[in-house]
Order: sequence, then structure tokens, then C-alpha cells
Amino acid sequence: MLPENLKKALRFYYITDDSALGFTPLEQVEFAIQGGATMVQYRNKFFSSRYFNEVVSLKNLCKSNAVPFIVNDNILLAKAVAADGVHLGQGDEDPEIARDILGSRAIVGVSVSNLEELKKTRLGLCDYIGTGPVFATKTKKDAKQAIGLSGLKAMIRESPLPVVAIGGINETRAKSCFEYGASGIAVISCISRAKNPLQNALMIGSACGFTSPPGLVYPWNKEFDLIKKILEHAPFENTGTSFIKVQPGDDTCLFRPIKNPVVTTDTQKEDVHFCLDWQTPEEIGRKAVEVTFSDLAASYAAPLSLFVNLSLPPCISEDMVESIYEGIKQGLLKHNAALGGGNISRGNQLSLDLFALGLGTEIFPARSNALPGDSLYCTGPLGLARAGLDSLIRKDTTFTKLIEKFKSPKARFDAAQILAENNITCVMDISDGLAGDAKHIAEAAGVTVEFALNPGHFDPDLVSYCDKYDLAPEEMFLSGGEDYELLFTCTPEKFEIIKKQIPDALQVGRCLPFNGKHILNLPPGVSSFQHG
Ligand code: 3NM
Repeated sequence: MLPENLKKALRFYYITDDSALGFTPLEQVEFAIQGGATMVQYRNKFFSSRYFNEVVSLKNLCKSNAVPFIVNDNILLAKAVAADGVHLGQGDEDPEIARDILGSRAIVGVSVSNLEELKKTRLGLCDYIGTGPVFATKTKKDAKQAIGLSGLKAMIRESPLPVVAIGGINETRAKSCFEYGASGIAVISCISRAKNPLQNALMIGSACGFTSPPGLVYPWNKEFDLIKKILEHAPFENTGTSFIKVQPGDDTCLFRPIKNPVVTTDTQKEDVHFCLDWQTPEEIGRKAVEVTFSDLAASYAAPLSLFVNLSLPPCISEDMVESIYEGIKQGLLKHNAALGGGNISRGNQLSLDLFALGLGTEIFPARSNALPGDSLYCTGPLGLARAGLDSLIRKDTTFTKLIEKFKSPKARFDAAQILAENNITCVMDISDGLAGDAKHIAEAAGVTVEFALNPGHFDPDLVSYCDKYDLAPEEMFLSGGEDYELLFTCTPEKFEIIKKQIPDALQVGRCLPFNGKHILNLPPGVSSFQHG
């Protein structure tokens, strides 16, 4: 999780009570989230497998409310329910094991009750510390003596990580903890054992500075209601002419006959192509449209219609699905395309399968049209999206242009139009990376592509990013995918004309008669193999 998101998530941290008489953990968490809880930890000192389904339901509820879900102590349970992380005590397993099993993106928290423990803890492997008890508590049987606000202050001063205050915290004490510099407060009994837990949760939320509690969102479950809702807002018309004769709602949709129909498909999968930690559901929807339409741009086809099959895990809320569709709608409106239909089904992972129909022209720019003597060009700088993704993985949000390029690529219809006007007949979009995509051209056209990169053409932000992390910009340029620039071939004379209209266009190589190898001049460490 990005540091700024983590700080927000730590603010109101609810921990489930394994000994509350009145309320189940699910009820407790519902109250907490309604009060504004920003993080939930499942803590059950009597855990056994009979509680597994309870943990899955809690995780689903949290995910549908975009609240990170952490498991106390039990790394394997965290892994089994795909929790967002784990919280470890001093006597629990080493944070290194948590990292090995849960990965670098997991949230790893650790309890630290004094400065000696702070020194001993491998903080570099952790994301935050929980410190307490700040005030006396009856909830944790083996709690140490309260450290008070002065103890909290000392810990905050020494800790390089955000500090969450825990132990005996109520609304008034929460405010004091924030005044002393805590990033967050963690509570149990003030909600779980309260006479009016919702009221207490709301008061804690208000002490955390939340003025309007978010309300509770339930995981989606009714496919047809959701489809109906989505269809109410979808664009079905292309302004001007409508190509769809019968709109979705029937089993199929009927198109008017068109000349040169061009068809393409794409898939966007959670944790492969996008990540809900980094991208909002709307951004995911918009990007899905752009990347699918990018294939149409590369074929000189105007987008007409998009079909979307959504596969949803149970933890996704209806709100999230509607936001994904809101992003899709924005993408469709931008390109004057219509929703042709789609389907929603249950799956283990959030994924979008997309299918697009476009109106082609008389020229179909095929990869096989590259000729020896042509040079190889792209319509803009490469490697930016890969560097943006890399920076998100490193939790470095300073390179906003690179991150933007990863999150919000643009299908280059503008450049495609200029290439079409210049009768360029070999074009493809760079989705997998220049090295691999150029190889597709070489193979299809039976030529050898010799790379000829000019380091002076590398984007300055890419260069500074690579300098910062000791990375090779040419490697990002050649193998980083998802820039969605267009790759094309033509004679150097024709390129002179095109360059005037697409000033960012640049040469990346030359096409030679096939000499036994499809690719020449690939720097060591860069592969033309596609990872998909
Ligand atoms: N850990 P309440 S105090 C789980 O000091 C826990 O590390 C603590 O519950 C620590 O909000 C505590 O009901 C119990 O006091 C917190």
C-alpha cells in the first residue's frame, strides 16, 4: 500500500473482540465501518478452523467497503483468506516470514510496547507499529502496564514508522493520542462491549476527524439487479449515427451492416493488469476501454461498440462495480462508442474480458507490411508506464507523470489518423513492450529488425527515475509494456513528413532483409520474449 494510503488507513483501526458477549465479529465490524473505521484486524486468540468462514465473511465485508483487512498473528490464515496483511506481536513469527509468505505489498504491523522492543524490531520489514497499552485495558489479558501519553510520545519520536496507539482508548483519549502525534488509534471494547456500539463508533470516527460516516456497503450478490442498474446509465448510441439497431437487453444486439468491421479482444485482471490499491475502480474501467480501443487505433478503425464480461469475486461491492462501469462509460463517451452488451458472473478474481467492434477504413495496416529498407518508429516515448508501475511497487509516488502514464494510457487515435493520412501500412500498438512487439513485426514480415536507440530520446522523467534506482532506461524503453504508443514502419523520407505532425515520434530501429535472426542489437538483459 502506498505510504499516504497507509497513513489514512491507520487512522481508525478496529480490532475484533473474541470475548464480546453481545456482538459477533461481523456485527462489530459493521458498527465500526459505519462509524468510519479505516482498517480492521481479525483478532481471535481461540482461533480454530471452524472460524474460517467467519474470517472470509469479514474479509469480504471489508473489501467491499475498501477497508484493509489484517489478521492478527496468523500468517497462514492471512494468506488463506487473501487478507491485506498481518499484525504480529513481539513473540510471534518474524516479519521476514510474513513478507516471504504474503509478499512485498502486504501490510505488516508489529506491536512494540517500549523503546527496547523498538530497537530489536526489524522495522525495515514492517509498515507500522502498534504501541500500548497507552491507557489501562481489560481487553488484553496479558497487557503490560500503561505507558501513558508520554510513553506514546517517546515512541512516536523514535519510530521511523507510523504509530498506532492502542489500549483503553475512547473518544476523548483518541483526540489526545492524535494531539501527541499518533497516526491512528486502535480500539476494541469501546465498540464491541458498548451499550450502543454504533453511537460509540460514530464518536470515535468523529474524534478521527470524519464528519460524514460512509455508510455500509454489502458485497454484490444479485447479478440481474446489477446489470439493470448498469444498463440504465450506459451509452447505447454513437452520436450522429447509431450502429446498433437493437440494444442490449435481448440475448444479442443487432448491428446495421458496416463496411470493414474490425474486431478485437482484451483482458484486464486484478493483480496482473491492475491493482485496487493503486487504481480506483473508475480508473480501471477507463483504462480497460483505452487498452482495448488501442488495438482499433492501430488498425485505423473507429470504435463503435464495446462488450464487457465482468468476473467478480464475492468481496466486490455493487458500488465498486458501478464505479468500474462509470469509468467504462467515460471511456465510451470519449470515443463516441456504445456499450453493446456484456455479462456478470462470479469468479475468484476481479477481471474484465472486453470485446470491441470498430469501423475500419480501406487500409488495414498489417504487421506483415514492413519492408527491408524501412525504418522502425514509434509515436512517442516508451518505458514510462513500466517505470510508473515500478514506482508504485516501490511505493514511491514522486514521479507523477510516470504513474499517470501507467494508470491512464491513451489510445493514440490522433497519431493513427496522421499515419493513415500518410498511407503507412504497417502499424501495431505497443502493449507488451517494444522488444517483443517489434519481433512480431519482424516475424510477420519476414525481416530482421535491428534496434537503434538514441539515449537522447529517452524521456527525462524516465531517466531521473532510472538514475534514482540504478536502473537501465534502455531496458525500460525496450521491455516495458503498456505505453500504448503505436509502432510503425516507413521510409526515412516519409518519416520526415510524419515527424512534423507527430513531434514526439522517434526512430527505434531499422528493417533489414532477413539474415537468420529476427532481432538484432538487443542489449544484454532485455528479452523479446513476451510475458503476456
Ligand atoms: N493490544 P481496548 S492493548 C489487543 O498494548 C491489544 O499491545 C494491546 O483493547 C497492546 O481498546 C490491547 O478494549 C487491547 O482497550 C485493546
